[in-house]
Amino acid sequence: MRSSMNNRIIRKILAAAALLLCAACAFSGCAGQKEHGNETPLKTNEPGHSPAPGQAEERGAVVLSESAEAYRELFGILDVPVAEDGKSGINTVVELDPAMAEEAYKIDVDGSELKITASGDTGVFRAISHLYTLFDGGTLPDVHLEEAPDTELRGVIEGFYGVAWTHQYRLDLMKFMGHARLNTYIYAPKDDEKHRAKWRILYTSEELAKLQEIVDAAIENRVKFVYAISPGLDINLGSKYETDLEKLFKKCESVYELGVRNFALLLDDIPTLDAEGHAKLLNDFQTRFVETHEGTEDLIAITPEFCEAMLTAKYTDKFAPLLNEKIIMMWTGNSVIPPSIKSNDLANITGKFGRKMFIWWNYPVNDTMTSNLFLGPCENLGDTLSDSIVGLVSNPMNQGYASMAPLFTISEFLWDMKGYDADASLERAAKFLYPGCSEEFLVFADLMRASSINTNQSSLKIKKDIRTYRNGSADLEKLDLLISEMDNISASLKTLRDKADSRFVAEADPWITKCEAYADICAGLFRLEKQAKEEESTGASDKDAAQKLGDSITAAMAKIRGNSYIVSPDALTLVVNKAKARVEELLSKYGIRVAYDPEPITNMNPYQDYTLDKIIDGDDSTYFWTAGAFSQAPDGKGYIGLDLGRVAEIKKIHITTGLDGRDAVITAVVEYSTDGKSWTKLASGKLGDNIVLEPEGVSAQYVRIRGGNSAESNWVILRTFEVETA
Ligand code: LTM
Repeated sequence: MRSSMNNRIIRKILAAAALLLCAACAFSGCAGQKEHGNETPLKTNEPGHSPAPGQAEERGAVVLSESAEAYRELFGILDVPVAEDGKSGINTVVELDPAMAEEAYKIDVDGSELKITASGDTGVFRAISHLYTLFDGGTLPDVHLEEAPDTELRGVIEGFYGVAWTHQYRLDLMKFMGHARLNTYIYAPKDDEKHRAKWRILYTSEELAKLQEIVDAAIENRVKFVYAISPGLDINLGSKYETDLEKLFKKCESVYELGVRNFALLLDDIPTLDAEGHAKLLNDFQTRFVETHEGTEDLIAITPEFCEAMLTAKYTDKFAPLLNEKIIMMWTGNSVIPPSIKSNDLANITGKFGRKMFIWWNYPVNDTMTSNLFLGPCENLGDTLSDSIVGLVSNPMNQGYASMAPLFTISEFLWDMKGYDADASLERAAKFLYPGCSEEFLVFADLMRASSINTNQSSLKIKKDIRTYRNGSADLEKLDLLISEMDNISASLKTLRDKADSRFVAEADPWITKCEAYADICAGLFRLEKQAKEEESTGASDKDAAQKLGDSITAAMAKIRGNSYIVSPDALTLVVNKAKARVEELLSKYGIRVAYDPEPITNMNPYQDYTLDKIIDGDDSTYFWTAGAFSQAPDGKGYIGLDLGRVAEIKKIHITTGLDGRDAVITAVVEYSTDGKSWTKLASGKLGDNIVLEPEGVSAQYVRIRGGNSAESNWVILRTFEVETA
């Protein structure tokens, strides 16, 4: 069950903190402190504010008529230039229509006249946000549109495990949300101790000052700042309940003072299932805090049973009837990370709670799938969902800037479920966020689109052609097409690196690097195939050209040794997986023998930057650290090993695991294979943390270690994996 896994994540993250800090202070017992390398959410030494992606784009100016003058500030906040007196620009009028809903607006552009109609400030703000994306260079096309959101609460929950977003990112996010017409931000970083593990501790004045900046940015961008707190791990629901409740109120009071008027109590991923205790806690918060603090809106909450798969009679069926009817309840769907959410899926829970649910959508979150970067648009949410929900917040990736494109599309879905078109929306997101390289971003996003919400489909632009190659029917024309597609990927990624926001590029770097190398490997291979085909008909044999292509392929492979991040799983990866053998076959006709370096292999996600390459870097103090136990691999069978590139006689295997007694593989199986499919056991049991095996008469291409006991919940540290061949 995910929640127990997440509890282990917490344990591990705390262990990570202890381990790293202890490494710095010679293991002197300082466990439980904040993790090294983890941006403490409210740090002071952040770089200065820089513009959110998209701001660099040229916009035409507006000339404000008297009716629009009152909204001058809003144009400024949303980066729409206002022309000085006498300068040219589109003449803008604002008309108020009190009958319109708060966020609704009309935009009418007729030649040189722009009219915005709304009921007040918020509607005008949303209209200007929309305007921003309508600008085509300096001009606004003629449009007549009328918009109102399909659901009330739309936004983001910073609710993931792992490295929390930085202060600067949060400020940029508020601005982005203003532009994207998202109106709710829930502050709930799981690994911020003061949000969860040490919720009783009050913020320092420095931290409050940082929070104030975010709250102010939220207010400026018409975003509700929801302060969430997770006291559920250890709040006393018994004799010391009142004392703890006072502490909870005191903490929330300090945030209320900053202007926060929205609060959430999050009880997800906790071990206690105390239906009565939890209902009392939430009800007390609603009546004794929310209703006694002026301007505060109804409490938002989530319980430990937050999806259909978790429901039990002993908890939810007891809890739901006790709950104050005003409290807004969050819900993730049929499962923690559901592939889809449709109106019908919510019937059962809506019945139990007697209210519409607030969706906590676990997309594009990647905290337990750290090998992935999910850049695909919002998909697979039913277009009648608005009938059954009060809103939806997306739980994004630790990579905040990279999350913005999916978030942009989620917002468009929430504004117009029936009219939503995922691809068109992603294109608009690309234009908005990646000005000057939007096409290039889309090339990358296509390779990074696979996720559970689209049945793991990626590479839609190239998949058909790749399939033709893989089934052996690519003729010369098709090979030319494939080569140009691969060259286009390489060129696009280069442009993306040069022109996209550098913070996005830094976050996406390991995935961009892998796509670049994969495109280069495939381009080299397709060129070799083409040469072989041409030489077949002409009888020519250009060994030098073949050698050069072989060299380019091995050079590209060397760039991603140990890069286990997932890209284009259903297209480029399938070609690359077979590339070594095929290149060897093609080059052998020229008498060229390729020397491949052993390649680390795994099906496990890395924890932060403890990446797979560390097992082959020749340094026994660096390590690959799995973000989960072997049993938590996709098929329950986690492994780490080496692909030697070709079948060879194995002389010696040397594996070191664990660090100072932590996270060694306890019960292991070491096995080998010639084809990567059928495996033969070499050793098993408690092999220790320094495994040396000297097999006799064993030939293999693949050697790996995997867990020998599925009950073991430890993450794995693997420092070195070496194989000596004859
Ligand atoms: O989804 C919920 C309600 N809680 C946690 C999140 O904090 C976490 O980010 C996601 C994805 O791993 N899973 C959870 O169980």
